[in-house]
Amino acid sequence: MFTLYSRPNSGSAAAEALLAELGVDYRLIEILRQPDGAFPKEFYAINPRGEVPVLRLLDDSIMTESAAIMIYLADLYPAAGLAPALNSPQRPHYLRWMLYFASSVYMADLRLFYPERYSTDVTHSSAIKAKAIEHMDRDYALFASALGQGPFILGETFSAVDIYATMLVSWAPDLEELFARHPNIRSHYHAVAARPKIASVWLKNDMPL
Ligand SMILES: N[C@@H](CCC(=O)N[C@@H](CS)C(=O)NCC(=O)O)C(=O)O
Repeated sequence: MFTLYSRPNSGSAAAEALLAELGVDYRLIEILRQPDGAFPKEFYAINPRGEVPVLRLLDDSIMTESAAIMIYLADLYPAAGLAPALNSPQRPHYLRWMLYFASSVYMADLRLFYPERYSTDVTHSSAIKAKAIEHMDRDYALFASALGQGPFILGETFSAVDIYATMLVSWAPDLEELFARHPNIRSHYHAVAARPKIASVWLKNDMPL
């Protein structure tokens, strides 16, 4: 059975929702911060970067990197239809948006939420946050323009990348303002979050529906 190491309302929510959509049996282990802000020591033996999500695979090895986990799981269960096949014309777009969200939006979120980690000088934090918001605005505008009327990132076809994107959208510093600026991101968000299996993971993770 897969084991997902998670933390509520963190980057593990997308993998959790994907496992639920796929109907795969898995065990969830919550890694909660200790009072000093660090994760328990034993977790660093599992992921020396101290980050979730971590997926323990069926051969007991460890996989990190949320986008890679999404791609791997969706490919492993092709009957669920949550990833376009390797030779599908949709495959490049699917991979593009998965990596786009992982490398642009997710990283900007980390700069926004943990600015002190991005400079040796704490007085830089507000400038780091301001730039992260600027990058997010640019990256959401590009996403909105590619999404068009959707309803999903691949048009009519719902896929794992919609789950990933929606998790990241839920962390927007001002979700209502983002939705007002890009109504199609709002429609996309609700189309994904309303799916019953996703909605129950979102609720459990305290993410907006
Ligand atoms: N590139 C990693 C980033 C994972 C990451 O930064 N996870 C955050 C939660 S959203 C985390 O666990 N950070 C550890 C910490 O804040 O100490 C991925 O995509 O999985």
